[in-house]
This record gives sequence, structure tokens and C-alpha cells, in this order.
Amino acid sequence: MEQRVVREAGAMLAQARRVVVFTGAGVSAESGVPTFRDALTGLWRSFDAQRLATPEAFRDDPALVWGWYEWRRDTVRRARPNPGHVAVAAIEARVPSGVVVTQNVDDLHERAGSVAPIHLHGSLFAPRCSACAQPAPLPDEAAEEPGDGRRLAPPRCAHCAGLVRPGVVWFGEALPSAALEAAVEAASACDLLVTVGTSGLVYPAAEIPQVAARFGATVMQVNPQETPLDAVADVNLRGPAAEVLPALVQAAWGGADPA
Ligand code: BJW
Ligand code: ZN
Repeated sequence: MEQRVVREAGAMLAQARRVVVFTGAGVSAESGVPTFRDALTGLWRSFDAQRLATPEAFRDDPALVWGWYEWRRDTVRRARPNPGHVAVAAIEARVPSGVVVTQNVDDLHERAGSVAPIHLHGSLFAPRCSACAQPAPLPDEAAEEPGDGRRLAPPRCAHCAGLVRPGVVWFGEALPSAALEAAVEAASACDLLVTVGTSGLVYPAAEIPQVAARFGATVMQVNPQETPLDAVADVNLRGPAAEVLPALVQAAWGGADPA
């Protein structure tokens, strides 16, 4: 990555008043959380994430899907925020108005210090009943490692005995309307949107950078790969988030602590 490009991007960031940071799985990759479209690891490699993240998969084999999510929750619990998450929180703290919108179901932005990031696709830490939608308690620390493609029967709801499901948004399900509305509002009012580590393939989330562009904001993209969002990005910073974002923060504000 050229130093000049980072310097110019840093200057844009330092001048922006309203900033949205829009993140996807790539921001957590360097924390050891596999991206959604990476091959699954271990015995899970024979499963297809796009198929498991559906209401049909849960209906057909709830223990398979619940076991997969328990494994992922365990992976996230062991992971730590990386310098990319920390830089996102620093941007939020430095700019006059900063909003983090994430597609991720992990809690690494919160643990890095971001205040109330908007979760478009729910959370691994908010299970609910699949029948009556009541929130359900998180199961105790996994007594047994749920990796290796192991089935694990989901708990039953305390109110109606329905099956507890992960509090995430599966394909074909509506996004939480308050989160989506807040994200669209922030994107339409910002002057800079930084999109980080997302393939830009999954809708309606992928519209968020497009909304910002349509309303006249500058769009900056951080991703080692090309994506469909290249089409709306004014600036492309090609590289891993844990390297590029700290360099961007440094270029914008130097090493100083937020006032
Ligand atoms: C790095 C890096 C590093 C690597 N640093 N970067 C319009 C057109 C076509 C289809 C549709 C459409 N509108 C809706 C649809 C259907 C569907 C959809 O989008 N399908 C497409 C796949 C074609 N959308 C839906 O079904 C949505 N619902 C819906 O539309 O409902 C309609 C409705 C309305 C009213 C009533 C009822 C229904 C729901 C979508 C839900 C998505 N859910 C998931 C799973 C969440 C739970 C879980 O995690 O298990 O969300 S799918 C998955 O994809 C997950 C992610 O949040 C999401 C986005 O993925 P992301 O974050 O971009 O990750 P990757 O892996 O794709 O990319 C990683 C990127 O990081 C890559 O670019 C790497 O290069 C990069 N990277 N290392 C920086 N170190
Ligand atoms: Zn219930």
C-alpha cells in the first residue's frame, strides 16, 4: 500500500465530521474468527456456511446448526479484538459524530471500546425462542468443546418449550428493522463511510455504502481483495484491516490520544 494514498485518506478522515464505519467478517479475521466465505475448519470443513445459516437448516437438523453456533460462540469468546477493532473505536472517539455499523455477530467491536455498534445481522450472544421469540439465557460455558461437526441439541424455551435458536439473521429473514433504519439514516447523513472487510455480496446490508455514496458521501474501502463495492469506493486501501486501519488513524491524527 502506498504511503501517499494512506496519507491522503488520513487527511480526508481528519476533516470528516460525520463518519460511518461499516464492517464485515474481514475485520475479525486477524482475531482468528474465520470469515463467512472462508472454508470452515476441522471437521466443519465438509459443511457449507451458506446452507447452515438458514431457517431450513435449523428446521431440518436443529442440533447440527446449534452445535455449529456453539462452536462459533466458543471461538469468539476465546478471540481478542485486534488492532483493526481498536482503530475503529479510535475513529469513533475522534470524529465529531461516529457510528459503527457491523454485519458481524461477534462482540469484538464492543470489547475494543466501540459504543453501541449497530448489529445488522444480530448476535451470537442473544439466543431466543424459535417459537415465541422470548430471549433465552446463554447456555453455561460449553462443558464440552462443540467443535468437530458435533451435534448439540438446542435448549428448550422456559416459557413455551420451543427450541432455542441463535439470535442471528439467517438468509431469507428480515433484518432487525430498528438497526436497519438506524444504519440507513447514518449512511444517508454521513460525509465519509469507511467500509472494512466485507465482500459486499449480502443484501440489504451491502446497500449501506451505496446509500452513503448516493447521498454524496466519500466512500473509502479497506479490503485486501477487490469487491463489488469497488464500484462505489472513491478510495481503495488494499490490505488487511489490522494493518491499514491503525495506519489510517495514525495518518489522520498522529499518535495523540482522543481529547
Ligand atoms: C479482509 C481480511 C482482513 C479477509 N482485513 N478484510 C438483493 C439481491 C440479491 C439477493 C438478495 C437481495 N436482497 C436480499 C437477497 C437475499 C439474501 C442475499 O443477500 N443473498 C446473496 C448471498 C445473494 N439476503 C437475505 O436473505 C437477507 N434477508 C432478506 O433480504 O430478507 C428479506 C425479507 C424482508 C422482509 C421479511 C422477510 C424477509 C438476510 C441476510 C442475512 C445474512 N446473514 C449472514 C449470517 C449471519 C449469522 C451467521 O454469522 O451465521 O450474515 S450471511 C453472512 O454474510 C453473514 C455476514 O454478516 C454476511 C456478510 O458477509 P461478510 O461480512 O461480507 O463476510 P465475507 O466472508 O463474505 O467476506 C469477507 C471479506 O473480508 C472478503 O471481502 C475478504 O476479502 C475480506 N477480508 N481478510 C480486511 N484481514
Ligand atoms: Zn418460547
